Amino acid sequence: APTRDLAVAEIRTTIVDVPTVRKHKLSQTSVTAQSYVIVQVRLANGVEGIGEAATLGGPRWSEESVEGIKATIDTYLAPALLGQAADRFVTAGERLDAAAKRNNAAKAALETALFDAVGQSLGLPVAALLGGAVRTSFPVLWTLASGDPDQEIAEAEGKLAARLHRTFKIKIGAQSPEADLARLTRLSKALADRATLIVDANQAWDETTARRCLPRLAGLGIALVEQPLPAWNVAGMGRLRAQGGMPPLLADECVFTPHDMLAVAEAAAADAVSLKLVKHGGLVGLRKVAAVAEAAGIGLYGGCLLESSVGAAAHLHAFAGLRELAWGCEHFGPQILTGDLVTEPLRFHDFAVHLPDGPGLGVTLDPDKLRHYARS
Ligand code: MUC
Ligand code: MG
Repeated sequence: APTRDLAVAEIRTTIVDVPTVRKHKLSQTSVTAQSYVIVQVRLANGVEGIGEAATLGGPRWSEESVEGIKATIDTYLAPALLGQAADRFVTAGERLDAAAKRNNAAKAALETALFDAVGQSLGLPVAALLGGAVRTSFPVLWTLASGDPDQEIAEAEGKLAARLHRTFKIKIGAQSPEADLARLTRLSKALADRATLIVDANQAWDETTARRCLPRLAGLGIALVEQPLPAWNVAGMGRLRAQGGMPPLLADECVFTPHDMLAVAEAAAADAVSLKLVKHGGLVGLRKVAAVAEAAGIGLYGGCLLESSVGAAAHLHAFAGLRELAWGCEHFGPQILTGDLVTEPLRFHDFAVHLPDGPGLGVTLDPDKLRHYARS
């Protein structure tokens, strides 16, 4: 068994680019490869923990890019943790916040690696360190984002037939609202009797457009609409919800911090919130945002940024201990990559993704794959 010397001895960062099986198109960007920073933290006892910072198309989904994340960790964040006790997660978070403002994806990757290393050292899954798992499997949706409705219907049919996914999130906002409505009408006709459909506009609409189009989405049976308005327009989301005939709204880019969550609750701006490590700065931060949402009666949705099995496993450990995860999760990331970064990828079956067993994150970095996908 490893010794109890949990001091942080070494921190390494690697940028990787993993091609996706098809183009993934959002309102503000389109990707054919997913870029991550993989963090490896070695403790004095020799145990190594891993974490992942995901991005989507450079600094477009949020302000962080893999190049910036790596530089910030190497220059500012890693020195704040070297020599520190890895099991003092709150103290580590304070030191990271003192070393750099925001940079939440970078901090999340580091904190994940601390949790993994401590879990392995103590022989406990990360979920146990966070209070214990309430669930070990999570309903998981698939995102339709090629923009071509024929391809999207065929892709959804394949997922249904394989019993992998029966909820689909459709990315809208890359084209005009009318074109998206025509596309959604086709998808709804083909799939709505057998699947739940939700949409993500990634902030593409203004309030006037949303007021006009949201009731039509409700009419097509769309069960949830994610971030229809720009992140700054929380008051607008509140005004939309106050109007009748609207579908439920999911807050994504407007909620990074617990303070953001409180503002959304005060403005009655969302029915649910998408929880993501890259937004909340780590597992401790994710659970804080979830607690504010719970206190306000706002539902929890297990969000992603197309993580590999490393980042997805970290999310599942954080989601495992939530009392209610009303909207399930969207950790399909490992399935959209042409290859994974771990020896045994997460398991997907029966429309669910399953919490990996074993201490720490329960996934093991594959050094050959890390080398293969590492940016030279
Ligand atoms: C987002 O905005 O939700 C998550 C799933 C997906 O397809 O895109 C991401 C980002
Ligand atoms: Mg979103």
